[in-house]
Amino acid sequence: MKLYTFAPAANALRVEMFLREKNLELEKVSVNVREDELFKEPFNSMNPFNCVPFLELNDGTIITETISICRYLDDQFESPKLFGNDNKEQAIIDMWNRRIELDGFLPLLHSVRNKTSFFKGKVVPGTRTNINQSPEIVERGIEMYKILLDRIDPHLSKNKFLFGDKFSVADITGHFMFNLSNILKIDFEQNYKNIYRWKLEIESRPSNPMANNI
Ligand SMILES: N[C@@H](CCC(=O)N[C@@H](CS)C(=O)NCC(=O)O)C(=O)O
Repeated sequence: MKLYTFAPAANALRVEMFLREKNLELEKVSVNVREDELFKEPFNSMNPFNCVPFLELNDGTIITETISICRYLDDQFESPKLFGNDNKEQAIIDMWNRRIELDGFLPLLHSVRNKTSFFKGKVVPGTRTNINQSPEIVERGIEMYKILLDRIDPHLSKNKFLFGDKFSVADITGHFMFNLSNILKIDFEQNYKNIYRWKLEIESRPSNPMANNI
């Protein structure tokens, strides 16, 4: 199987961190997102959503979506199981991952895409359009993120990671939510001490691709 990726891209790095946590090495093909290679063949036909990462299986099947790729790899390869070991663990980890991705990562991703000039003409991932950047979307993303922080800080006062003592894919999603929060320069260290402790905990892991300057 082959992973189509681009080292600086956030979602590509999510899969990279996941691979490192699982001690997996995959054959990789770098697709230069910044030079619009995703809109050229063969990549455009392989993934009409024009985004990295995507995974090509040996039978030619293409799997897109970061979490779907990680879930497939978790099922295919042994421990550690970052999506949980049994049905109950899987449901709880999925719940946390969805909370972080839907209420934090995605709102902040849209804030960043609507704020930084780098994303002009690219406000929707995998598109080149003339949709305007919107300051309202920037603000709304940050408001949604703060609601999430209010909700998860008490949980993290009692739990090392989102799923108790076990590091999971939900923590990887959290790590990349914080990277977006850093880009937006959102300072939460004082108000959310438990979340800040969790953030540092994830950052210090050897699998952190940012720590190794990728
Ligand atoms: N929903 C997709 C989103 C993937 C995505 O947004 N990838 C970005 C890089 S982080 C991309 O390839 N963007 C290409 C572009 O906007 O031109 C996933 O979860 O994998």
